[in-house]
Amino acid sequence: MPTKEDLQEFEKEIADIFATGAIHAPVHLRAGREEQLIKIFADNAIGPDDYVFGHWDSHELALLKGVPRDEVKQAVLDGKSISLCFPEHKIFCSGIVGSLMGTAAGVAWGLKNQRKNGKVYIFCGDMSSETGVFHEAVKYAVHFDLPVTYIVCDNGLSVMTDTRETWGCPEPWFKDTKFADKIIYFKYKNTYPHSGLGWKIKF
Ligand SMILES: Cc1ncc(C[n+]2csc(CCOP(=O)(O)OP(=O)(O)O)c2C)c(N)n1
Repeated sequence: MPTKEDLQEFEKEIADIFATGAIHAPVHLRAGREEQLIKIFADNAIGPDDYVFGHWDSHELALLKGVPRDEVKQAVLDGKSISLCFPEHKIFCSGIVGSLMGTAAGVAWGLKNQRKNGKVYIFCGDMSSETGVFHEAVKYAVHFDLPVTYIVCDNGLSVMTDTRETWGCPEPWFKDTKFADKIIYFKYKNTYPHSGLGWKIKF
């Protein structure tokens, strides 16, 4: 399993390459949550039978899922940073907010009903966890007890918008509800800008 330093060093290398203008596509760099991600992969023994879903900020997830560093790097250089997909490693990512919430529940439904090994882990941000589609998917997963865990990485922001201020509530909607059974939640501070290096537009 990659170490905290491995993950930090990967993002730093991508940041340096991005700064040269050699990557003709968006990248979303993350730092500050390495220990939490490593712990989640270790505690849940996420392995080859398991599916991982992520979004635009999934470099660390691909490395932790076991995709070789060179393959992740090449995909980012090829402009696929926001939608990293490595089917042979069972990791799929999308740049669209909310797009994989139902997919994760559906794959978990398939695993359960076909009595296959493996579980599903889907990682998202705090604003994504406030979307209707997240709520629907978690509700379905809880009520059918599907083998899926929704992991909410809370950096407090949606691009530059304060998530808690937007929803008028200091806590995520699922706190202290039965839906929290299918959710892992942690806070972190991203030391990179939301996207790119903060020089141009953020989206
Ligand atoms: C449907 C859709 N609307 C808008 C965007 C632009 N967008 C990309 S990331 C993001 C912020 C999402 O916030 P959060 O879920 O908290 O993610 P994080 O801050 O961890 O990146 C937005 C609005 C998008 N990718 N897809």
